[in-house]
Amino acid sequence: MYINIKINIMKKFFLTALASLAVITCMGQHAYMAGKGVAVFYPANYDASAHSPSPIFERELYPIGEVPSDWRIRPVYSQSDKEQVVTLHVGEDVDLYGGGEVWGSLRRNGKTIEFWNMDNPYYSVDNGTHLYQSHPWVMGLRPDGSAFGIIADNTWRGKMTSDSDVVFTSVGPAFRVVVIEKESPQALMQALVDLTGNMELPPMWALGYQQCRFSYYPDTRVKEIADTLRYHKIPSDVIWMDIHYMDKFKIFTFDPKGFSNPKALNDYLHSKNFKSVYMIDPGVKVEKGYWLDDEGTAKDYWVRKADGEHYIGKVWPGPCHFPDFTRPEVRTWWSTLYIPFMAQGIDGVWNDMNEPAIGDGPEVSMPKDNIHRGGEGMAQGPHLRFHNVYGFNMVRASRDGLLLANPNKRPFVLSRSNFLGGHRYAATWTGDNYSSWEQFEASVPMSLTLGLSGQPFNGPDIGGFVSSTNANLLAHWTALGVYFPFVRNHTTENSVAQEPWAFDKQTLDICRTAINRRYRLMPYIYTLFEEASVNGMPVMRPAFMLDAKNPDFRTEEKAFMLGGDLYIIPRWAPEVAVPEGNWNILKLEDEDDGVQPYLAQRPGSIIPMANLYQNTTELRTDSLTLLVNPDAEGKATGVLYEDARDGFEYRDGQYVRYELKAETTCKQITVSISKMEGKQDAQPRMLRIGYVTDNKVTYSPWTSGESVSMKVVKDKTNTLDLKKLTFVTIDKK
Ligand code: NBV
Repeated sequence: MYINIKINIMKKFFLTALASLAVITCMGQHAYMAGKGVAVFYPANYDASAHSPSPIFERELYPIGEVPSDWRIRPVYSQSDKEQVVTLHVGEDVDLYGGGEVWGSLRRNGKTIEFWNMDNPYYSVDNGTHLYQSHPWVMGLRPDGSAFGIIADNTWRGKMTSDSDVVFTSVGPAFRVVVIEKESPQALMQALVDLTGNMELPPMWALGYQQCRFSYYPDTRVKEIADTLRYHKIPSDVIWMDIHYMDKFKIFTFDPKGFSNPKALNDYLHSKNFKSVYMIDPGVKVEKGYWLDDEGTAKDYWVRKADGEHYIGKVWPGPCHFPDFTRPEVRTWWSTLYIPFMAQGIDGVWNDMNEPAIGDGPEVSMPKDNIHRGGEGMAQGPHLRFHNVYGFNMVRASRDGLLLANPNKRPFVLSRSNFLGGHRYAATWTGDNYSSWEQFEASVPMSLTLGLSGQPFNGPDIGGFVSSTNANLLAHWTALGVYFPFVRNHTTENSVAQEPWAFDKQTLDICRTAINRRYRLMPYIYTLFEEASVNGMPVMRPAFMLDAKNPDFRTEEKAFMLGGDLYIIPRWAPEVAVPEGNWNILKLEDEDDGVQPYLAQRPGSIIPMANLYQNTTELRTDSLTLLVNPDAEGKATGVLYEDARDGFEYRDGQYVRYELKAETTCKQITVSISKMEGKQDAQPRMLRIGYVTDNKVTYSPWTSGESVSMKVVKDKTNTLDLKKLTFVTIDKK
């Protein structure tokens, strides 16, 4: 017995000694400040050729000073024979968020995620700990409302555990870490875009309602869908073409039977004020005589196997080659492919399967020792390094392609896979979710987290993708989904129809009311996108942005903010965190259908709202309602941004941004312009006030001019009281 214990103690001692020998710890080997509140830390054994140029940062970081001695969060680097480890002690009293596209709660304390992009249908593989995208980013809120963010500048396969210690591990070489310290989450978001670049302002049509399925086939069915949307008066802007429009799933081709004249189809859609978005996957069918495969093979543009041969893996068309998007010449080639393609009257592009997802490859992708050749300062490297940025580099080229094809139009690319910083090139959706109540509820924290990770333009498949939806789920999902940044109804092959009219009149009416609301709020939503393109503030924001010091908001993941002025409370969430003050419910319809979420308007805010119209081409802002919920002093402010809705003239100042103010004197409220910016002329228009008080809206008569007044009697201050609202109990089946 005694001998046994002694042997065990010796064994333990021996193992610990061995472990500490294997772990080389180096603190603060090399560090500098790269901006105000932005510190960059390098490991001692940093090899830039394994990491640079970084896909994350818009510009390479450079030193502007030394890291102050009282800097709070510092990495401790260590390594074992298997991986690099970076530990950053952030403290016990912080709430953590971020990590990009993640499945689970909004608050990320105690969570581990993996950075290895994966086709992960309904987030079912590996408990959803790695999905289609990687964002090596975590942010934290301290009790005093100050915020920090940490970026691991690493594309190699890795993991992140977020807790009182944030721990990054990676199977690649040691990497640098950027730590940002700011006074508020808002300032942190601004710092993140200052480093990673802005999302470019999308065309307004991309903010409209979009109808999709896998797949509408043939072209006559597409026209039918467009016509039915108009027939039912469902405002809508986009119809999507999934893979069946292609000739035997070969990219950049059209099925000669079902889509024999794509130009005519797109002309038809345009004549009804619809835009079209077509799917392009990365896999190029291996086929002699298929011009694209012949060209890529002749030019040696494909990803190679370790033995130097072109790699072949199976996707929809069968065996495929995969463009090596790390190579500048391949990206340029890929861009040019869009010139004739877009000339068919195509408006936007959907890049799918770009993790890359490969049916017969290891972990549904390509071998980790495949070779990507890089170029322009990027060293050749294995797939293990470039896997996570395969989609990122693809959409980078796609976006350039759309610009080449239509230099005067804002490109719209939707990508399933991406990486931190990829918001510069594409919007995203949350992949193949499931038509279930659980995944509907989960879509709120998922989209919020993407927004907090620098990707403001995102949303789930409304109604759910895998399996069949039902009337109740579709109604609730559409009713809430219209307040997400990206609004698309999409489902899989062989599922039941899930267009708004697919069930019954009640469901159709609920969906229409919801979509009407989105379109009426478009002037506000477009203004939010413009703000996001400048200051990185998510369009859809967590409740904690209301008051970063209030602990009640830190875990709120059912109700959320649309911009700074609207708090969206789902009808199935009777216990959400409630902000203090004179918030008022915007009652926009006479009848309550019991499904539309409550929209609570912030005291002191003005929200511009349009009259109803059927698509963003028809949106007329010559009549605007200004929804005003005055604060306790009878005052309110708001912003309205307008431009040509597409094109780039806004960059030369061809826009107008109004700052609006409301003041109450002698029981009369007046809204006027306090500031105007931009070269676009202010248009003459009719205005009316929608005075929001006691959970109702009272409208003034329409007036022409630049200010509008109405008599108001505000005798009591209404506070947001959930008990005054009605909620529904959901049958979650
Ligand atoms: O192209 C077909 C689908 C598409 O509808 C979906 O949105 C993508 O996430 N695609 C995946 C490929 C296969 C899905 C079973």
